[in-house]
Amino acid sequence: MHETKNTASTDLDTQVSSVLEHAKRAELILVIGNKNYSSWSMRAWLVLAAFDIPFKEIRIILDRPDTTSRIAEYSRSGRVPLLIDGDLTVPDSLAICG
Ligand SMILES: N[C@@H](CCC(=O)N[C@@H](CS)C(=O)NCC(=O)O)C(=O)O
Repeated sequence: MHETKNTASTDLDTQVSSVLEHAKRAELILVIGNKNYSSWSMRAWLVLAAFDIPFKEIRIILDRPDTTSRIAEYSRSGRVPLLIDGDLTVPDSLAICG
């Protein structure tokens, strides 16, 4: 009987491990709206929490007079969530999860 090695999955495991290791060492900041209004914010928050990735959370309450100006302090797109990793910013929930 032949034994086949699934190299594609091994490579993927290695890449995922390496991304997770980086994320756990990085001092990540996640800027989000309130989770009950913003499922996009919740999505990013859940992924970081589920993978035990440490991060500082900055929560901006949505639908307040100062919401737009508070978001603009961090986000050029004017949207949350936004992940900050040093000089890198990731301004979209799916991109953060990826
Ligand atoms: N496609 C974006 C959508 C982000 C988005 O539209 N976020 C809303 C909150 S759910 C927002 O920032 N709104 C700005 C505001 O309420 O002033 C993502 O998935 O991150």
